[in-house]
Amino acid sequence: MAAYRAPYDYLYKFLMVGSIGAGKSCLKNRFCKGTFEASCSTVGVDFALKTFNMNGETIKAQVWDTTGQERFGTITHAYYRGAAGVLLCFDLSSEKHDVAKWNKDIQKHAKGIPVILVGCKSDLERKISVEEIATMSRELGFAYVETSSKNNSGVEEAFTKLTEEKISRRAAEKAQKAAEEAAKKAAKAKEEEVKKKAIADGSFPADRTHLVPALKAWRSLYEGVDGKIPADVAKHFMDVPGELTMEAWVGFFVDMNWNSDKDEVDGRIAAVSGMLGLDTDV
Ligand SMILES: Nc1nc2c(ncn2[C@@H]2O[C@H](COP(=O)(O)OP(=O)(O)O)[C@@H](O)[C@H]2O)c(=O)[nH]1
Ligand SMILES: [Mg+2]
Repeated sequence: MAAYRAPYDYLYKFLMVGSIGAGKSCLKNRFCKGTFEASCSTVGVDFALKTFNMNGETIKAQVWDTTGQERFGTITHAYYRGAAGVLLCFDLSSEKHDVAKWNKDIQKHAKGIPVILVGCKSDLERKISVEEIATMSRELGFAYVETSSKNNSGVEEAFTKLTEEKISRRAAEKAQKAAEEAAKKAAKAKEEEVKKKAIADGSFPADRTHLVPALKAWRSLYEGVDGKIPADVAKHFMDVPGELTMEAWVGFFVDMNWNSDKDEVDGRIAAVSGMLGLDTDV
């Protein structure tokens, strides 16, 4: 049977955010449906889909549009859930814009998410200067695209840029995760080496010196049972059948107590001596 293969490589939820009348719904419709309707009011929660190719990968964009709740100055937290990126839209033909306010909303609900700044209605007379937008884009750290849903200009570019941003983040996140894993592995290997050395020659690091007398007590427990930790006691500690060798016994002790403080270690030794029927003064 052929393995199931999704018809896309990545599904990204993109959000349209911005004040009422900015041009969000028209931009979404232009991108997803290829149409422009002067009145494209939205009823109910709404999203549209568009599949496109990028650097050899098939991206399925799920473009979510607000349904008028932006009228109240904020969008619900749920709207942001699982989002891969935001198109922060404003109207180029209006003197006023609320980009800072909407960015606050975005950062409150989805801190650090990829955002692209979109100046809508570029076919109309511009009321916000290029300089002001450049400053805003630089200060926010968001790339900027101008669109006209009416003339179909810049529309693909807006979504492509946002997708690029998401993809580059994805690669960076993956690289960082790999680096963290490698560092963790290296730290663990180093710790194992230090432990091994400590067992072999007693060279415990300064913050582990309380293990030295405890280790002596642990060895003496072993000697107290004539070099044989009975199988029934051994199975409490290690998943090994039969009796424990001194080497395994000591190795296990160091492993178990490496990050414990003195009281904890003493408590364990007392418990084990009881189990072995020995009276060991730690
Ligand atoms: N000329 C022009 N008008 C636009 C454009 N995009 C949207 N509009 C108009 O601006 C108004 C608000 O657009 P809409 O997409 O509903 O804004 P929303 O509230 O942000 O979803 C509508 O009357 C649209 O016809 C555009 O690119 N050019
Ligand atoms: Mg709308």
